[in-house]
Amino acid sequence: MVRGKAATIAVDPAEVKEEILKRYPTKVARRRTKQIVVNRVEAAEQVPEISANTRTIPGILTMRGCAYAGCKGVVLGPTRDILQITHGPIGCGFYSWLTRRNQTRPRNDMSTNFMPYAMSTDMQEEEIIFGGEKKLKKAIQEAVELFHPKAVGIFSTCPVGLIGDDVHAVAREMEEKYPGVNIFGFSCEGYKGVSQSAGHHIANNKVFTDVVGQLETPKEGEFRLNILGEYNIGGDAFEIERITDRCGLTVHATFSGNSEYDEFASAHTADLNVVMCHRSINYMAEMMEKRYGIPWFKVNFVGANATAKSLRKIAAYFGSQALIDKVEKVISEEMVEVEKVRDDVRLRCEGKVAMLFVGGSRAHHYQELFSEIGMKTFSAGYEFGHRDDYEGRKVIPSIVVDADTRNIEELTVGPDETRYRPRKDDGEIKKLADEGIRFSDYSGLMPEMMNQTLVIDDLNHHEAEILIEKYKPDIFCAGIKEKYVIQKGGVPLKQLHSYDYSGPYAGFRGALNFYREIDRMVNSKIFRFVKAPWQESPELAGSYGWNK
Ligand code: CFM
Repeated sequence: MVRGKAATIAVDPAEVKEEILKRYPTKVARRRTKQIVVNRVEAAEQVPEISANTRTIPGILTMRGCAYAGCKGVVLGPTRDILQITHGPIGCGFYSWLTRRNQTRPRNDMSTNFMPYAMSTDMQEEEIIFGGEKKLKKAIQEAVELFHPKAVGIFSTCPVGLIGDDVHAVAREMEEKYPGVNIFGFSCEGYKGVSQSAGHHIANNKVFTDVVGQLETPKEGEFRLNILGEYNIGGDAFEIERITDRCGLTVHATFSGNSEYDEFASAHTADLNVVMCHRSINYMAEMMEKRYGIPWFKVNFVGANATAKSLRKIAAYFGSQALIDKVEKVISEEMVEVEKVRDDVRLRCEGKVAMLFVGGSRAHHYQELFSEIGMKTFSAGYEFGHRDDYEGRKVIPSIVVDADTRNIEELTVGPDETRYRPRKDDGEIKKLADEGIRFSDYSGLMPEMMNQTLVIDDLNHHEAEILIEKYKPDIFCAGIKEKYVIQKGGVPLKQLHSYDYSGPYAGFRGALNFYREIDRMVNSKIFRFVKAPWQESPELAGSYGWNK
C-alpha cells in the first residue's frame, strides 16, 4: 500500500470539498467541514483530525444504521445456536434477519441452527400501551419449550426503551424458570448512540459478562487463537478457516462468523486474539486481555498480501519454527494462483480509481485488494467509524467523550482472580514488538491512504453525487441504499456489505474472486450507456390516480 505518498490525482480535493459544502446552510457546513478531510500523512503516522462518531444532522440522507442493527444484526446475528428473540415490532426482526448473508456450517445434520428463523414478539399497539413484558415471557417460554436452546438472547428495539419494558428482569425470571438455559437481554434500542456502533459495544459487553468464561473446555491444538471481528459474509470465515487449518492453527472461536455458543463461552482459554474489524469488537479484545491476560493484535485477511502478512504475524507470536515454516509453505503454495490471476487482471485494471464508503472497517481493508491489482483509492470513509478507526488508536486519549457515548456502558474490568494468565511475559512481548508486532494497536485508515485523498465520515447522497461527478471513479463501493443511484449515474457499484450475494473475498481464494469480479465490473462498457432518468427529465411531476 502507498503510505502517504503524493498521489497523481487530477482533481483538487479541496475544490471538491468546497463544492460539497457550498450547497449546505452555514450551520450544517460548519459541522460537515470537520468530517471532510484532505489527507496528509506526516512522520509517525500523524494525520489531520477528523470529526467522527457524532450525530447525523437531521434532514441528511445518511448511510448509517441503528444500535439494534449493530447488536443483533452484526455481532450476534451470525451465531447459529443462540436463540435470538427480537422484542419489538415485526419489521425490526424481519429486516435484520440474514440480510448480510452470513453463512454458517452446523457440525452435523443434528446440530442446532437457528439462523433460518426470525423470532420476534411482534409487538402490537396493545403492548405499546400496556407493556410488553408478558408477551416477551410467553415468547421465551414458547421458544425454549419448542427448541431447547442452550442460550437465549433478547434484543430490544426502540419502543421497548420508550415504554420501559425491563428485558433484563424478564431474562432473570425466565432463567430461574429454566435453569440450564443462559438467558440474557441487550438494551440495544435503535436510538442508542449515534449509529450501529453503539450496538457493537452493547453486544460486546453482554457477551463478555454473560457468556465468555462460562465453560472451561479448551479445543485441542498447539496454537490456539480467537478471530475477533470476522462475520462470515459470503463465506469469508470459511476461507480463513481453510487457511488456518492448512497452517496447523486452531481457531478456537470466531466472533462471530460461523460460531457457536460453546466457542464463545470457552474463548478465554485461547492464547491469542487477533482482530479483523477493529470497530465492532475492540472492546472484547481489550476486556479479554484485562481479565484473562490474552494479548491481541490487528490482522487483515482481506487481500492476499495482507493475509500472508497476518499469518506471518501469528506464526511469529507463537514462535515455533515448525509453524513458521508451515506458514511460509502455505503462503508460497497459495500465492502461485494468486499471482497468476492478479498479474493478468492488473493489465486491465492498473490506474483505475475506486471509492469506498462502507461501515467501520471495510473502507480501509478493501483498499488492499484494489491496490493489489493496481487500482487507487481517491476517496474513502466510514459510515460510523470513530476517530481511532481513521487516525489510529494513538488518538484515543484525546477523543472528547460526549453525551451520546456516555449513554453506552463502559465496563470496568480487572484481572480474574483465578483465571488471569499472561500468555507472554514482558520480555517476550517487548521482543515481539521490536520485531514489528504492534500489540493492542490499530494504525487506522488515514495513515495508509495517499496524501491529497479525500476522507469523508458519514457520507450522504448529495456528497456521493458530487464525488461521482468530479472524480468519475471506475467503481464505487458501498451498500444497497446507494447502489442504484450510483449506477444510474453511470458508475458500477460493488456492495461491500452483502458482496452482491457473491464472495468469499477474504484470504487467498477470496482475493481471486475479488480480482475477477472487479475486472469484469470496471472494464464493462455497459455503464457508459446508462442514462439516468433525471438526465432526461430533471423534474419528476406526479399526479394522483383519481385525477386520471
Ligand atoms: Fe465491522 Fe462488519 Fe464493517 Fe461492521 Fe456493518 Fe458488516 Fe460493514 Mo455492513 S462489523 S464495521 S457494522 S466489518 S454489517 S460485517 S459490512 S457496515 S464495514
